Amino acid sequence: MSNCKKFVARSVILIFVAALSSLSWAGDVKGKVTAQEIRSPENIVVYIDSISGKTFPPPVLHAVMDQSRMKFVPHVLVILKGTTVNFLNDDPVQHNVYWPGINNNHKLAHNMGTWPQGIVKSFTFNELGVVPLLCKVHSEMSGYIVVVPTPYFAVTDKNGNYTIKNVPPGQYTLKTWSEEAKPTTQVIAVRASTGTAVKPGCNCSPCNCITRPTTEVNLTVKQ
Ligand SMILES: [Cu+2]
Repeated sequence: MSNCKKFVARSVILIFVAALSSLSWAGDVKGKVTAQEIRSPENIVVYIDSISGKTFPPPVLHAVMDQSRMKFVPHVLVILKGTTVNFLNDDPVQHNVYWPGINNNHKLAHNMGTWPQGIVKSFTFNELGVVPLLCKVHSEMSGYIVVVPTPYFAVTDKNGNYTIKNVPPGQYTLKTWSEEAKPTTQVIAVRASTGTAVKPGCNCSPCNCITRPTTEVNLTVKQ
């Protein structure tokens, strides 16, 4: 084999091993959020705050905020900074979308306009923070877009459970945001898989199956 071919072959192997190790090391951060003095533990955003020296390209796929049955759906949408959101109208009436600011900065207020069923309008969110969505036609409608700095985020289900998938090992700041409760901050450590855990159903001895480490973090939020 020529030196050039050997170099290419080695590079391919190195890239493959690097990709495999980064995949096998990523784990999930999951837990339950207990809400005190607020109506429900649902729709609480749990996310990993900015990681120094790391930037994340926004997804090519657009996120979706629908207006359906006179509600913003989902009520809370969390996105990575730079994500484009498609605003839909699924109702047989006109809806409007506007926000009076982002993180209370009124200079970032924006009115998307008013449009009928079937029309889609898009907006790219390049500012971090909470975007309170309102409709000028129906004052009772409200929703939120929360723009966060990493792709490691989740929204709690109606029981307060959340799962953030594929988090690489490291130490992070885990934050919460809720419509009603005060934000919280907590330092967490996601450990690398040791590879020694035996996977259920594995017949190999010793077991070298890639295990998916789970870091459990339970949180409490208060009004
Ligand atoms: Cu409306």
